[in-house]
This record gives sequence, C-alpha cells and structure tokens, in this order.
Amino acid sequence: MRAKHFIQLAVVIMVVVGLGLGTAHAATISWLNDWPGYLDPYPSSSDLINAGQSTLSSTVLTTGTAVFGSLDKLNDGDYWGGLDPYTPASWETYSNGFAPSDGAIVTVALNTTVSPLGYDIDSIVTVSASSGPRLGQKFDLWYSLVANPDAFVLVTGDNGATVNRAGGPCAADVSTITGDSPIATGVAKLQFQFYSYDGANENVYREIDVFGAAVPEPGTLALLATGLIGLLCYAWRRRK
Ligand SMILES: [Ca+2]
Repeated sequence: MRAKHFIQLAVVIMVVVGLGLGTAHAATISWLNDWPGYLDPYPSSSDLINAGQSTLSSTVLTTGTAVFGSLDKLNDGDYWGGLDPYTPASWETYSNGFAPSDGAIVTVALNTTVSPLGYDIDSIVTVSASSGPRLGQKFDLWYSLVANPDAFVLVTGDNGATVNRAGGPCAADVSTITGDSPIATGVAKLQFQFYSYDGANENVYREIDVFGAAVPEPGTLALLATGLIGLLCYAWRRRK
C-alpha cells in the first residue's frame, strides 16, 4: 500500500466519523412483561443519569406535579426504596416510586461541561411498579443535541412507534429502548413526558437508567486516527 492510500483511508475514516456525529437513528422499543424479580441486579447505579454521576447535570420536573413519591426515585439506583426485598408487604407500597401527573415532563440535562460534544445514548431502561393498577408505562421520549439544547426531537421506533402505547391487557413493568447503536449522538438533554396508562391512575416509576458514553472530542479522535495510521505504516514497512 502506498502513502497515497493511507491518506485516502484517513479521509474515509474521517468522513465516516463525521457522518456519525449529530445524527439520530431509529430506536427499537421492547416491552418486557416480566418484572425484575427477587434480588435481580435492577436497576443500575452507574448509568449516565444516576445520582452522583459526573455525567448528570440536573433532573427537573419541568411540567406537572408529583402525585406522590419524589423525583429522586427515578435515579437513586434503588429498586426497593430502601425497604427489605424479602418482605413483599413493604415493597408493594406504591410510595416507593415516583408518580408523575398525567402529561408531566421530566427534563434530564447531561453534563456538557464534562463532555462538550454531548453523549451517545445507547439504551434506556425504565422500571415501573410491579403490580396493581399502577403497573404499566406510557410516556414519550425526546432528546436534544448540544448544538441546540432546547430543541427536542421525538424518539420513534419501528413503524413510527413511540413509547407512548395505548392501554391494554399486557401491561409492562420494564421497558428497554435501544437503537441502531446509538439511538442518538451528541445528546445534551432528555425529556420524558408521562401519561396515565389506564386513564384513571398515575403510573409509578421506580427508576430510569440511561446508558451511553461521552462523545470523544476531536483531539481524541485525531489521536486515535494517528495511532491507527501509524500502526498501518509500521505493518506496511515490515511487509516490504
Ligand atoms: Ca440508575
């Protein structure tokens, strides 16, 4: 391979990386009609928005109210509300979660000081109450990009589906949203707009885990590309 080809390869890599920045991809929305179960390792306490993570800037109830429970239940890394998981009588109480009013919006700002190019969002797992009339989930998910952090884009799945499903007999207490890896790149904020699942009761959410990673800065990318090209040059010289 000649030097010319290395330059061509480098250009191709840069174009591919460039195309990947700031674009959104279709999401896949899975509903698991299967609650986490006894002592399963739900939820995560190390996801991007968990309390105490440097990647989280703020979690705010932008619109609506908490009917009961509190917002911090969404990202405290605790499914059981600090209660004894061996005593069903204790964890069946709905107050262990956060019950948003119909139409309530929670805005989660990621820390763009830590990561100026925003975040790749790979998957989102939401866990609701495990039984009773408040079992089930119904919400829309939106995201914004660092370039325009207050312009929100609705996440849609296959066939234009959103997480906002109509009520039905098959309530789900865990939903997983994944994408063509990632769901979106360069994300600054996420918004969840919650709706009543059955039109009569608030749904109760135990936790929302957001998984992803900071978008590497160009300096880091350039360093990686330089290293890759260096390795190729080395391999080429050895072959000669
Ligand atoms: Ca969490």
